[in-house]
Amino acid sequence: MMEGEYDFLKNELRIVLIGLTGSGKSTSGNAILGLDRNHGFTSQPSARSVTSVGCRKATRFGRDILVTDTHGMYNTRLSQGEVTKELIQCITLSAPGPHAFVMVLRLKRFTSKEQAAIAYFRDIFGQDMLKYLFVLFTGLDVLQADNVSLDEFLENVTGPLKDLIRECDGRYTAINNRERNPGVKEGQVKKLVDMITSNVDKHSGSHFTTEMTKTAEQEVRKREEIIRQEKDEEVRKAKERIQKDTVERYAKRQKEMVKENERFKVDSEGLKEKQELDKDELERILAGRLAAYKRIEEQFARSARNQIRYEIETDDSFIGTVGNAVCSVAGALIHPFKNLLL
Ligand SMILES: Nc1nc2c(ncn2[C@@H]2O[C@H](COP(=O)(O)OP(=O)(O)OP(=O)(O)O)[C@@H](O)[C@H]2O)c(=O)[nH]1
Ligand SMILES: [Mg+2]
Repeated sequence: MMEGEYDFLKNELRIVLIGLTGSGKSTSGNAILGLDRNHGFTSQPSARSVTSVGCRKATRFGRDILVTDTHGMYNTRLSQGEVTKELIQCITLSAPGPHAFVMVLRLKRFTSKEQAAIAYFRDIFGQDMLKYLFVLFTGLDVLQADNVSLDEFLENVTGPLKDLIRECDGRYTAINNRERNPGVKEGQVKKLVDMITSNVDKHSGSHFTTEMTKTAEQEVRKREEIIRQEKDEEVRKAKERIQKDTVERYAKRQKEMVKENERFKVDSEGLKEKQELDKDELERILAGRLAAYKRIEEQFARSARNQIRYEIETDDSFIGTVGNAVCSVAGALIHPFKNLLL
């Protein structure tokens, strides 16, 4: 197992969408990823929650973006077990930790339910999650129809929404998912992604973590080790090829250098300089082998992670294993959202 975080995880921007049913999470997730309904999250105009928890990935604005969509945590008809399952899925899909919790709010709708949803996440993830909290207002078209800008609208809001905006330290923006001009829509998405990126920079490049996200990552790594055993032969062969290739290149270059140096024998000063240069080059060949090993590890880990994320979406027994580990460090933190709404 490789120590530390993989490069592909460092380069990834992980976003978790939270918010009540119908607020526009799935539609916004697709906008963020630049995916249409066929390739992205399913979204339907319905009061019934349609999406199950899942993640999608795309490369946007030069970054790998992973969006985790949630839905059932705000569904009062779900059992505590189902709510916990979704929470575990959400934590594990975005392991080793999300870079942003994006609270999706439909403009002009902010009720005690939305307030309870934020309180729920803050209770579970702790006060620190607020540092990674963003508000994405959907339905900008509704304001545009009234000829009101987002800031003008927010100037006049009071109470809990005002508090939320303050808690987010200005990390809010709006999107019109009905926007027909792709350039305009792209601009709205980019604003959110830029905001997330600069917030990550502010936190020295690190994502959000808690004991729960760390435990989830450990469980993912354990699963990765099992997949590795299945693929061990493949990884070993790839490394063997690199080793053989390096040895050949090294020997060939060494032979060439001996020949080249023969020609410099006359000048002893020149010979010294030449030999030092040669040593560097041979070292570079060896270092190249290590870099190639690392690439193989990264490649393996990336494809294992894709497989594991798929298992988290579909395999109840794996979710159960991770769930037990995560709940054991969460203690009483994981409780049913239901009660907050009643
Ligand atoms: N007018 C308008 N409608 C929007 C906007 N964003 C989303 N919608 C619509 O709102 C409805 C619900 O959107 P979804 O993305 O499915 O909402 P959701 O939050 O994923 O809902 P659940 O999966 O049930 O939790 C859909 O009909 C969307 O087309 C927007 O910016 N403006
Ligand atoms: Mg949805």
